[in-house]
Amino acid sequence: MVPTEKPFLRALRAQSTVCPPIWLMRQAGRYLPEYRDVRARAGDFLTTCLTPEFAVEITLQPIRRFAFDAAILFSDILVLPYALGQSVRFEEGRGPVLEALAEATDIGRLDVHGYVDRLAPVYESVRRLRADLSAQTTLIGFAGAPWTVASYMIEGGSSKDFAKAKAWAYGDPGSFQRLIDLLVETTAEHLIGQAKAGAEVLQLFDSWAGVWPETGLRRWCLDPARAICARVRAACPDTPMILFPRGAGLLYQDFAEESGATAVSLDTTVPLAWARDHVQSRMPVQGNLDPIALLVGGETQRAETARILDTLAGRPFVFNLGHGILPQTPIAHVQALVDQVRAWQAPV
Ligand code: 1CP
Repeated sequence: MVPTEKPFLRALRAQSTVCPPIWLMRQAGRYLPEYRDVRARAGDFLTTCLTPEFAVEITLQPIRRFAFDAAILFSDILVLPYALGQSVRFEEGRGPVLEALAEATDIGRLDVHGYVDRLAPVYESVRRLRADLSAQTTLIGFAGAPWTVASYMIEGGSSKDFAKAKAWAYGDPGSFQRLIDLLVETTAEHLIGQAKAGAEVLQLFDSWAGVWPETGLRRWCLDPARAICARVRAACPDTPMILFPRGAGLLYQDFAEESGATAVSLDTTVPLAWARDHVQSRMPVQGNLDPIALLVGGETQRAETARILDTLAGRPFVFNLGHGILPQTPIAHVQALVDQVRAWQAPV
């Protein structure tokens, strides 16, 4: 393996870093005025994601401001259902709206042949970004995990209880498995496409893993994650994979042991000492400041950040939030966070 000086890649390979690398989930977004400016002239959200000129500019905005160790491609997990031919749009103030899959026969209408062509602008953005980023900054590509993406495809948008998607899985596991298998295959291809275009790390977001009991969490989240990691690793053996099984609780340990991922991203609720002893003992971890602590700022933010650093920064670790940054977050709080993490020193 070629030696690297990029701190984020070093941490994912369990090599030492001066201080923990830092990036934030949803670091490109509405809390930045320059993001709101581009969105105002770019048109609808999916067009913004699928126009390399806009996607590249938005990806670079938080890097210019904060010099984060990683840039995450500006795109969305729902570009995949869109590329599979499902109607997807984003409504101001409401979020994503999809033409919901209502029954098993709807799965057969998804276009599993043309989707890679429809995602071509994403790979073009990745190529341009790799050419633009500095030698210190790592480029992350990503996708939604099958369960989380399936939940939007079946619910037709965001959901509070995931009743339709879970009822489908319990009531007709055979056809639900077909949808998950289709998403395993196409998600792996989408990730491999990003890696081949120049993404150096891949993250799989299973934002709604935590709504399942153990049986569902294993079958609909862990098994698909393992299948995706195996496919990506076969095609791109040197590309680290980060899993974010948000809400997996004690099963974070099983994700670390059984998924084949390089690292896991801890959600805000995971106790730090437990994560150190049961997860970080096996692989690098990323996380997990409460986005609300960053919103509040001041001493709350400082103390919560210190608690995370004190417990996890001595071993392979990437500082991040436990979920995405909120649009109302003051920019000064983000800068204070970066300064505190960069000032960290190993205890002597
Ligand atoms: O301009 C706007 O108001 C749109 C807001 C927005 C943004 C900035 C959406 C709509 N998506 C994104 C970008 C995005 N989405 C990124 C870009 C890179 C970055 O992190 O900076 C990433 C990685 C995502 C991933 C994503 N999209 C997830 C997984 C991570 C998470 O936060 O849980 C999910 C669940 C989505 C779906 C989605 N996209 C957008 C909305 C409003 C939603 C629904 C969220 C929900 O149901 O609560």
